[in-house]
Amino acid sequence: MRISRLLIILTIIVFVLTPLSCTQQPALIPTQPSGSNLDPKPEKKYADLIVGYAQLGAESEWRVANTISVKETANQLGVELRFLDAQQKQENQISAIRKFIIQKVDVIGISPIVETGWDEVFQEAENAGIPIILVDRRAAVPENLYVTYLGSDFLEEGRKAARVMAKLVNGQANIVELEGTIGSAPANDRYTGFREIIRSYPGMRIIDSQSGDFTRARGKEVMADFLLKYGKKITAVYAHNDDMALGAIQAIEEYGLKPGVDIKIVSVDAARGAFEAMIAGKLNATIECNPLLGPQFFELALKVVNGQSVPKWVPSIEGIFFPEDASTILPTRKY
Ligand code: GYE
Repeated sequence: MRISRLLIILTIIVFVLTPLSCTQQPALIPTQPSGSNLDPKPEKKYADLIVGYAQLGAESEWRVANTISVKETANQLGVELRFLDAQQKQENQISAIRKFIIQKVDVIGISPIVETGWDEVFQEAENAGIPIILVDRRAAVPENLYVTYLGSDFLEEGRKAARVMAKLVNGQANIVELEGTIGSAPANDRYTGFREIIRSYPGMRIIDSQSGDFTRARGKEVMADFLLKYGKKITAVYAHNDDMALGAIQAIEEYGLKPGVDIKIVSVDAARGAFEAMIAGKLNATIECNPLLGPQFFELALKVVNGQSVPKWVPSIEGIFFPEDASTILPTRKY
């Protein structure tokens, strides 16, 4: 009797403890197959890297500075850069990625012109084992289809623009908005962020909002249309980038009003042209969006190729600039 009881108790103890001890010893299960291919690959250096870069175009001062930053950094580091300019067309960016896949580059960098429509081609890169780094603009794809996003907080830029605008106009304004490229991450977020803040100012109304496609020429045309439609009712302009603000400034002058005085103007980017306009008293503020992403991009590319972990979002650090400091700051600006 006693022996059989003892046996039962022992069996129970073994039964209860076994699963516990199993879960506590996951190290018993080898995580990687053994063999000679386990030897760590030699670390790649910048000079070993072949990087494909699908730039979206050359629509603005910002973009030109961004392209220069990527090309110059590749040159300095000795990275082999395959650079394609998609001339504002998503299909060109898609075919650039396909070319890079065929060429078996190590990493692909892309500034997606719009947020949607990337799943298929990003999946092709993933199948080919080529990591994608989103630079400057986000894409609306599942997180497994890109390794990291290096770029700005566009929502916050929109909020900053609204806060600055509210101060400039003392909470009272009829605003027209020049939006960036329809469907692009910066246009979507700068639109939303601005409204988040404006909502709490009953005296501030957005009377119209149209896309100027981030270009000076379109910014001017759209502003001229707004002026024809609303005339002196317009007291403020919110432009999603400096180029469109500079176009709007021309349209306002041609209409016979004083930009920066009769109509307050706030834009985003903080490119040199905006500083010059602030010095001339024609622009009231610009929110910084940093295009000099080359150094951070290649640093990330090297880490990714060497299997090091990187954050899913690497945000840029950015400020706000006003006319009173413009002439001191302009000589220090790199774009
Ligand atoms: O603000 C604008 C450019 O994607 C952040 O694109 C970038 C934007 C920038 O054309 O000037």
